[in-house]
Amino acid sequence: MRAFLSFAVAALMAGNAFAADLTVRVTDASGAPVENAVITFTPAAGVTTPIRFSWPYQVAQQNLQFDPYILIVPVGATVRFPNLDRVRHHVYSFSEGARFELELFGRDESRSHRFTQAGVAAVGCNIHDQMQAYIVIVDTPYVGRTAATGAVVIAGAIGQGTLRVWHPNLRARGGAMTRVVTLPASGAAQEAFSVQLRAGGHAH
Ligand SMILES: [Cu+2]
Repeated sequence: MRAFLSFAVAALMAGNAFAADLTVRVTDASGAPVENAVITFTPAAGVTTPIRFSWPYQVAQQNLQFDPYILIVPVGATVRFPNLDRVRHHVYSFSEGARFELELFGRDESRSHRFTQAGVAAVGCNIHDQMQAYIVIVDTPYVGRTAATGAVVIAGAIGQGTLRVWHPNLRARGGAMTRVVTLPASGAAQEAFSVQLRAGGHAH
């Protein structure tokens, strides 16, 4: 009995280790890979565990640019905005549910803002028009950003839920498209989105 139980536990653990890795590929109308698309999977059963990511919740200003261009944070996160430039910046967002304004602040100074709703904050600088960044505020741990290959792997997503693709230049309401999917409890899953992008946009 004991031998059987430890076998069962080992099998469960092995199953867990290989639990669904979801690969999502995003291409544009011409079939070219789309970088900087944010993919989220929201389980129909909901998310009860606290959401934490390993990267810093920070958008720095350096060389008259925001870094990173796209930051993903959980709802409730406080994001820091350190200024590493010699000049002053005046960082703001007019996005619904994520409005904020950090008045002129100088080198080595930092301000912060807490984001309390899921959504996207389009971030700009009042002084430098070319500065642009996006903060994607999510209420699911299953999230990732596509690389230059147009692909992203999201670990541990299983069961029924909503798959969503967002991109700053996506031609759709709210810049996003959604699809209901049922992901297997183990093994690899693949999904693909073909999206229409607005011409121009940011160089990233
Ligand atoms: Cu600026």
